[in-house]
Amino acid sequence: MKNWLIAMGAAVAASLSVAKAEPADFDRWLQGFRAEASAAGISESVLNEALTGLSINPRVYELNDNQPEFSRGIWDYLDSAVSPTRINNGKTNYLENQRLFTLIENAYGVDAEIIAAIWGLESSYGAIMGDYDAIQALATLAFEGRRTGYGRSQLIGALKIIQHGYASRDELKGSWAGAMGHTQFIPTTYLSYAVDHDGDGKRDIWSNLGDVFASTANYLSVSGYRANERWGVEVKLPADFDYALADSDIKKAVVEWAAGGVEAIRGPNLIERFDPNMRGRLIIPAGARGPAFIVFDNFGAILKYNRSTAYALAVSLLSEEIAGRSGAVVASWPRDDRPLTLEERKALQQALKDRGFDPGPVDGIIGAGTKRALRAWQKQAGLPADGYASATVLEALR
Ligand SMILES: [Ca+2]
Repeated sequence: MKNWLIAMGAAVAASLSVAKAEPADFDRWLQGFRAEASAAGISESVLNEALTGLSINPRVYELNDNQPEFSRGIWDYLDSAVSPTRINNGKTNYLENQRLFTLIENAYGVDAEIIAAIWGLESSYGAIMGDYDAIQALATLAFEGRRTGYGRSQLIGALKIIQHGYASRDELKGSWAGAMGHTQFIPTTYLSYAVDHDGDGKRDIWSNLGDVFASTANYLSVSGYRANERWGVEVKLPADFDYALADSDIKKAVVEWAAGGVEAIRGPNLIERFDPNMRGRLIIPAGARGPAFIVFDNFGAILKYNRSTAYALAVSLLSEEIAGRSGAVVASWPRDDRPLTLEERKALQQALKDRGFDPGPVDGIIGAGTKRALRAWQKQAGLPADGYASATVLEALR
């Protein structure tokens, strides 16, 4: 939904300083946008209703311009995302809506506890949905700054929602970035996946929980979620584990992971717990010193909702708790380490380059190329080759 909100720390673009916009510039822009929207099939009456007298929202302007300098460790994010309060509220809200959840779980083949966990993370179970006028917020993003393309397409999406009669102009409330309702759908996601569960003609993701849960389940189902396949499990790795296997491109059957000495960190063995032929990836979100997980296609479906490993892990762990299982991570996170700032990520890439390992462009984005170079250096240095960029690794490189 809001990929770049959470992923921002991982792939930070250079910070732009945006010049103060003049109201006249916005009005001129709006005229041009009206022509574009009209060409996209939006009627004159909807354009008049939605855009007449529209102004920039200065707060959205400011938030859009703001880039956090430091990224948090995944453990800090998980501490607040899967806090005792969110777990308890999740259990309460789940029980209160159990009949509806069961109905929707059966209809869409998506585990109810996953829907509930997404609800909990996106809006704290409906408590914080955002009160920005989505049309104004999206127009502000579309006008100027670093998300103009996103803003334009989502603004046209929002106008289509009004035109179809799925929701009224005034009902389109959301976050400053235009994510709306209990599970924070952006307009284009809403248009493609929102569902009218109760059949009243509205896809009401703001106040009808049936529509909310069905829309979320529908989106997950279309993204490949399958009931009872589970998201994954925390595992322990053998002492001589080859960390090159913790790669987003490497998928293996459960039975193969088990044969390589990978086991569930608690409870039944992998092959007793899952279909031995089910394929999964191994992830180490904080490198070799942190916890490891095998994740399956359902985890991938959650990632389509929000392309952040931290987010998908938070949903998964919270869902365990809501379902009455333990979502506690057994291994410890490397809390003494910390993720790198943009400048430090560039310094790491430069250091790799200086030592003859090619990380690709020195842009501060830790992609596949940088990870590969880092692994090659780690291997040569006799360190666990996890390709995980952290303050400790940068220090060692220097
Ligand atoms: Ca409805």
